[in-house]
Amino acid sequence: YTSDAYPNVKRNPNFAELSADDVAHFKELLGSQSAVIDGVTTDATDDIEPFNSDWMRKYRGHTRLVLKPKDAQEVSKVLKYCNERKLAVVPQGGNTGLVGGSVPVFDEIVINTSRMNQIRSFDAASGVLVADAGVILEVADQYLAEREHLFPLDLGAKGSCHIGGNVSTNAGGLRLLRYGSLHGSVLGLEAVLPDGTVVDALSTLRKNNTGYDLKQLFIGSEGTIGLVTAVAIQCPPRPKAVNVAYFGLESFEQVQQAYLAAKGQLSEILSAFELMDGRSQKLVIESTGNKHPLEGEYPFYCLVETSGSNAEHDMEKLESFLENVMGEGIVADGVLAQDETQFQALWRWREGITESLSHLGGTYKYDVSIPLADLYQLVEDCKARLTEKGFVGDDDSFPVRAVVGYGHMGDSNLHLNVAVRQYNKEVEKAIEPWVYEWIQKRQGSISAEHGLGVAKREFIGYSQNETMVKLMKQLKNLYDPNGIMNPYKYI
Ligand code: FAD
Ligand code: S2G
Ligand code: ZN
Repeated sequence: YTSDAYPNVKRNPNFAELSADDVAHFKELLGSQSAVIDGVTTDATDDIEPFNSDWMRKYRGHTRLVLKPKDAQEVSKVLKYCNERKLAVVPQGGNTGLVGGSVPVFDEIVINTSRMNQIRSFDAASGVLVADAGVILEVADQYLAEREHLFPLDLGAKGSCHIGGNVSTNAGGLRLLRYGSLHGSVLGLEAVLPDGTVVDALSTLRKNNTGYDLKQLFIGSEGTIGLVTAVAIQCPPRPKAVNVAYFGLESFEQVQQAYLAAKGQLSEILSAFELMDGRSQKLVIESTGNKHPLEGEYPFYCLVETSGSNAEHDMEKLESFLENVMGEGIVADGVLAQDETQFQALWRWREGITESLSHLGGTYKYDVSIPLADLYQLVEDCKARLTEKGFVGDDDSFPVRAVVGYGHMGDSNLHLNVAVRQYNKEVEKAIEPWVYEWIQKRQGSISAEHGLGVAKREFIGYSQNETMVKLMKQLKNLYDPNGIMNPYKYI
């Protein structure tokens, strides 16, 4: 076995190969037919394929068995058996992860959370929701909307990602600026360790200072120490008035000024501030054919969202903010959503970028945290480097089709994306490790919100020192001594 994603990664010989007896055992254990996709004793290649390849079609594993347990007790029995048999596993939610963490590298068993999809409880007084890990983010948010509450996370993959996957990647998304990170909003979780131990940390208390806060270890652990089976999360009241403005700017300097003005003038009602460069918006025009909301073309665009309790008050605030930034010459042109349809349409100019990129072939994605003043410089430097190396040009003969930058300005999180006709080792080597060195020089993070997975498995050292990596490995060995949890990834 060698993995096509990483030729120098070899399958761990200590891991057992699946047998017909193992499959019979899992079928017995999980009962229902729909819980086991068996590619060991039957040819289930087609059914298994979607579980073997990631959302970007960049990473492909070779699992022959997909298990879909329905609760923590079943997960406990499955993991205990896998641990004793030294069968490696990959926890998988909605499989929308972008770093190859949710698919096997070799023949690891996929444990998919889609059958753990019950909402357990919601308490209107505290706003705390308790739900199974396999509840789809959008389903959880719709459930909350009917109860005038909001899931404190929103991202383009909401229609497919699971809240267990969101917790396991510590997803950031479009509203972290307002509702904070999952490290703050997750009050408790239930998880299962590879030896079958059920970690019941499903506290719904806002405050609970009784010893180490162990749930935090699972938030962002990417399936490497245990499988999250349920989440308790603090949900804010759903804002009565949400609005959005979309505007064009002539320079990144002005983008920074607009962001400062938004923080100062919109303050408590500001709920998102997103950056999109001109090239990223051109891609959305090309792939959707939609008419761009502004007449002129600008090198930068921003999307500013407000969420509050009083529509007129908020509209007034947003209108005077727009007048101010346009009057000051910070913003060249702008438009305010007048109704729900326009609100959704304006958001699609930001949320549609990932999809538009995926139509170009392959994408090298760099989800990084850098000091705000340097945020866009990385895109300029990357484009200059690839042009100098002859990979970028203005006709289709060049391998690189677009170098774009967009992201969560309010979190100082840039998404640098290099779109290529097809994945190309030469282009990859021109970017990596140069991009990680660039980030390290500015004490940034090589992964702001997507995690490390397999994509950044060799680069953790650019953002974590040796002591930190050693402490992480000690924890990994404590909870997963046989290393069966999501092996061959970053730890
Ligand atoms: P998967 O992809 O199935 O798994 C992700 C990782 O978590 C894997 O390592 C997997 O092993 C592990 N895992 C999954 N479930 C569990 C579990 N129950 N227990 C233990 N480990 C588990 N991400 C952002 O942060 N911000 C964004 O704005 C954003 N926008 C996106 C837009 C699009 C269009 C797409 C396709 C993706 C986007 N993502 C974004 C990335 C992705 O959606 C998130 O990482 C999301 O949290 C993954 O959830 P999932 O259920 O799909 O997890
Ligand atoms: C976003 C999605 C992934 C990407 O759109 O905020 O997190 O890099 C990203 O396109
Ligand atoms: Zn993002």
